Amino acid sequence: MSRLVIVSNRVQIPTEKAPRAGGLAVALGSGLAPGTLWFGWSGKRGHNGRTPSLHDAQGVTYATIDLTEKEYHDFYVGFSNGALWPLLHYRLDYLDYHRHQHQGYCDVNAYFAEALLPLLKDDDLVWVHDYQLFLVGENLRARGATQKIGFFLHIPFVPPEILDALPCGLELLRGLCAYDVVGFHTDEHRNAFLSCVETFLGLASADDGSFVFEGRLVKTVTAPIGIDAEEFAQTAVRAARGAEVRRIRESLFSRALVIGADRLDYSKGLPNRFRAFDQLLERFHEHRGKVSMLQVAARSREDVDRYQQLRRTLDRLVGDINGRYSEFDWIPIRYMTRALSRKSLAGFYRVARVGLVTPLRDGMNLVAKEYVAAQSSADPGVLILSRFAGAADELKEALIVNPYDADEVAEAIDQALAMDLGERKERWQALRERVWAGTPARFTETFLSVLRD
Ligand code: GDG
Repeated sequence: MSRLVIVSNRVQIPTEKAPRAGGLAVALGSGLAPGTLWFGWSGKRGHNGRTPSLHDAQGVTYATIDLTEKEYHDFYVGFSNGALWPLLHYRLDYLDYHRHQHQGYCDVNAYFAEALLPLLKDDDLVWVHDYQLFLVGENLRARGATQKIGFFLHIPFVPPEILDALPCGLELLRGLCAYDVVGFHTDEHRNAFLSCVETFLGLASADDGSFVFEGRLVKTVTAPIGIDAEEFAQTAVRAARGAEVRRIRESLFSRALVIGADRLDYSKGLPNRFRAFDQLLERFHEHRGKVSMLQVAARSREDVDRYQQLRRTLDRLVGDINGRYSEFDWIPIRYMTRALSRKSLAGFYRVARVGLVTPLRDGMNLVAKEYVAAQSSADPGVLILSRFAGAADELKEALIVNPYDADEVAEAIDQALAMDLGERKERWQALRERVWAGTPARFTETFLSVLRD
């Protein structure tokens, strides 16, 4: 068996206190066989030398490198999160491109490849993750790497008309073609990539989504990421017996709870979601005083201006809505920008009658799957899901909405709150099957089986 080498922007070494933090680490979870090497940025900024530090934890070797302050700002804050993230979420109005930041991105991708190369063995399978590292494969190849190298994109890919707006779009596209396999959560993202390959490189793809670039075969694969649903369900059951769930129940006085949990990010559609809740209270008076929304919006990427602006917008919007509808003993929206513990989150999902997951664009969205996993079979809640989340491809029995239409989302919340137990159970059973089937192991196996071939 070949050794697996995972390359991702951030590497978080698990400790006793924090066993597995971070979306990617949780998602890959059980997929990590003993002996795996995980390479990436330590999260530290400074000049601590350019050779990787090695740590062994739970059978996995973690190799981390540091970034300088300038690299952090140009590569990570600037190009990755100020240009690529908005572009790949269809937000050209937020695209903030600077040539020097793009250069920083190229330099850091080269630095990743240079630092990783001496650690590689001949028959390693190398798996690079996400938009910060588009060019690592190309850089490894240029330095003589002959291993199989795959890439997985956790966020959407965009059609040619959108990619075209990025001055270095073609360069990134060519970079992706240096991989043996390029993976996406959904066919839509994969087809957008193939459409860019055809438009900009003039290369047609075969029926299986492969094409030949500069004499090499490049395969594509659709591999939807999943969660360890059983583990999450058990966490929710345990949490439901704990003090925090008791406190939230007591605070609700039998009112229904609508829950949202997202990183504080403009892709998640939080202003639209609050406006939809506003519409619910405006149009359906019977819910006033009878339903509470809890929005957990853990602060994220605070060094990027757009995220600070979003936070101010949300502060105002929540204040406005709460000011208009609150009673002295009821507030419509409970809003927190601190992260909850995973356990409390699981418990709160279980209490919530409605899970409101309405991103404007999302690669997959794991919250949707976690909400399903946390429900009780006897009295399950209803998932409302944006059709622009990758998860909508699989979770068809949710109430699927267009998040740009506040009226439609308000009507879906009303429908969810009124839904009888029979229909809730029926929808949830179908969703449950899908969520339980999509294990992290299935995700890694789907991708790696194509890379291994
Ligand atoms: C990217 C793509 C894709 C949220 N608030 C708290 C908290 N969370 C956890 C959730 C979930 C994770 O963070 C968020 O994952 P998502 O998938 O929803 O979104 P992104 O962070 O944008 O992830 C996305 C994913 O990569 C994987 O490929 O699905 O489309 O954008 O697990 O539960 N966790 C805790 N406290 C919180 O307050 N502990």
